[in-house]
Parts: sequence; structure tokens; C-alpha cells
Amino acid sequence: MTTSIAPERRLAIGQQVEEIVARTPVYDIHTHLFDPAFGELCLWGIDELLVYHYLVAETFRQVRLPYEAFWTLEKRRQAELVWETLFLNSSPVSEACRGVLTTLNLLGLEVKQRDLPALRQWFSRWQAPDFLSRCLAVANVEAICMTNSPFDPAERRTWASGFARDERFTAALRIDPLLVSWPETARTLATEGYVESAELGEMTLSGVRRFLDTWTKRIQAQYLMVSLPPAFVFPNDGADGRLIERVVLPHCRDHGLPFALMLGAKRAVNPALRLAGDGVGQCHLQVVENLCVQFPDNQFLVTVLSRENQHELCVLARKFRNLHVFGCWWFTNIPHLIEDITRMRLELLGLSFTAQHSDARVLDQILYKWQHSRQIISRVLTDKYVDLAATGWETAPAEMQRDARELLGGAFRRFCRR
Ligand code: RAT
Ligand code: ZN
Repeated sequence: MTTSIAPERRLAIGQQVEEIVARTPVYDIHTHLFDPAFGELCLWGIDELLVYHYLVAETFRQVRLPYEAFWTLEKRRQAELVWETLFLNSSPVSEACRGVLTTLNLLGLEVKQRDLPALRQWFSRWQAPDFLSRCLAVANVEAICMTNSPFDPAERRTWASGFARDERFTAALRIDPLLVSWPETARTLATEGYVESAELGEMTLSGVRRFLDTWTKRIQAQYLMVSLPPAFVFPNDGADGRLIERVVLPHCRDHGLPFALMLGAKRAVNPALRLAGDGVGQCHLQVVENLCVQFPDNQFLVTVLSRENQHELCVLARKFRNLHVFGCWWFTNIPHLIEDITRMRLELLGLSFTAQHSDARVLDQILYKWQHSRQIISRVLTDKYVDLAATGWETAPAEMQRDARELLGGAFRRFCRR
């Protein structure tokens, strides 16, 4: 017999869940943020918020300015153009625009003034370390995983010079160039003495393995990661297929690290938009099935960019415990899709997934990304607890807290410890 739940009871459950989810600290498992030791790579402030590539893409839809003319502008001027176009000449209803306003609001600023110079002045009073602590506190984020490229000269300088790690930042080893542009990458590895040629013989394979060893240890990587295009298939006889099978997966097994696959990003659909020019396509999830079946001793973290791939991915995760689904990535990080995807995951996977990652590139963005996602996660969890209550099953606050921890980093940590 199911009971119907009185509206007051539903409201009380909702409030309780909202409080618990807000109080639960997050481990933000995929971002493009950096430990402050990386200096200029560590982005924050109003101008950086405004030139976020999500907003740049939206601005180009409204202005007639040639793409190249935009890129020659100084960052301040670019930010002003985005502000005028998306916030003053139109209502900022898109998720990326709303995000700027949520962020400013959470920092205690009056958004209704629409006063960019005043906003700039407010930010100019901050120093990076204090601002970092403020953002982490307001967003209730306890740890941030960076995306670290061993191929990026700017990053390499900091790793090479050595620095005291800020414990709130963890690292992930990003290896896209190794898999998506092997011939060029082989040349880079050759100049560093890891390989002699691009020919994938035993010598080269063990050289690449040494390269991954060095970097995994240097940055204390929590996982290896790559983003692959929709057309990617595995297994395959190309360099990417062989490198994954012969180097990346054995390396991950030896180090006990998951391999994260972010699938479905179509790079440079419109190259003139630069970072804002990537698109989406459905990926072949047979890839994930093949990996999980053929490499049961490896662990895979997977997120997919296409909405159409989400259900199939969930079903796969029911079949393979070496597969952990995470986040609502990039174009799926919008309220109605987060809600849909989170609901579906809870219904198919229970609490054994990571509900969200911020993908923040600008520190301040963690405020809005987590505020918006927490609201939705709370709403979906509330519905689930109400459904349970209708059967007579009462969920205690401590149990709700345990569940929220799972979704916001706990399930990920356990998966990584396996
Ligand atoms: O969400 C983003 O900012 C994208 O540009 C990408 O960084 C994507 O998340 C990725 O990691 O490839
Ligand atoms: Zn990313």
C-alpha cells in the first residue's frame, strides 16, 4: 500500500534535502582551474568571467564584428563587448549569462546596477589567495581537480621549477595530443629523449610509457584523461588504438589509476571561434563496452557530451562496475538537461555516480556552477525521498547526508580507491 504524501511533508523533506546538499562539501573532479602557484594560468575576476568561451560564442550570434576583429581586441574591450551585447542589449537568460549574475550575487554584489566599472573596482581590491579561499568557502568546494597537460609549455614551466602544492588542488594527467595527434607528439617526445621515431615499435611504446610514468609521478595524477571525437572507435589499428591498448591501459593498471574518457566533442567546428568553436556529436558507446569487457582490471571514468548518448551510458554502467559515470559536461551543463540526466542516473544507478563537475575555467565560476547544480540535485533527490516516503520508508537526515556525499565526490573517491 502506498500512502500519499501531504504537501507540508513534501515541503519539509525538500527543505531538509536542500540544506543538507548545500552543507555537503564538493570534490570538483574536473575543472580547468589551477593551483595559485601557476600564476597567470589561475584566472579570476569580472573580465575573465565575461570572456568565458561559452559567452563569447553567444556574443558572436548578436554582433556583426568579424571574428578576427574580436580577437585583436584587448581582453578588457572583449569583456565590455560581451557585457554590452549579452547583458545590456538583451536579457541575460542563457545559462552562461545567468551564471555570471549568480556568481556576482553570491559574492555580495548588486547586479541590478548594471555597472561594469564598479564591478571591476570591487574585484581590483582582492588578491588571488584570499579570493580563492573566499570562493571555495562560498561554493563549499573542498577540493578541485585541475586538468594538467604535460604538453603545455606554460604549465610545464611551473612543474619544472617546483612549488609547494596547495592541498586543495589535485591533478589529472590530460593526454589528448598523445592520442589525437600522434605524429606531432612523437616529435615533441623525441626532442625530450623519450622516443626516437613515431613508429610504434616496442622501443617507442616503452618510451611513451616512461613519459607517462614521469608525469604521473611528477604531478601526482589522480587519473589520466582524454577527450575524443564522436567518430572514435576502439579497438582500432591506428596510433590511438595501439597507444591506448599497449601504453595507456597498462600504465593505468600499474599505477592503480582510472582512465577518464570524455566522449563526443567535435573540435573546431568553427575554427574562427577558437576555444568557443567546438561542437558536439553522438559517440559510439560500443567503445566503452569494449574497453570495460576487454580490460576488466582497468577502471574507466566516462562522461558524454551528447544528450542522446546519456541513456545508453547509464545502462552500460549497470553492466560494468569498472565504469563510473560522471558530470553533466559542457553543453549538457544546463538546468533542464542536468535535471533530466541526474534523474535518469538516480533511477538507473542509484547513488553510484558523480552527479556533477564544474568544468570551471575561471575560479569564480565554481560559485554559480555548484549553486545551480546543487539546486537541481536537491530537487531530484527530494522527489526520490518523497516517492520512498509514500511506501512508508523514511529517510533519516544522516542517510540523506551520506547520499549527498556520494553524489558530490564520495562515490568518485571510492571508485578511485578500488
Ligand atoms: O567545457 C569546456 O570549457 C570545454 O572547453 C572543454 O574544456 C572540455 O570541458 C574539455 O575538458 O575538453
Ligand atoms: Zn573540461
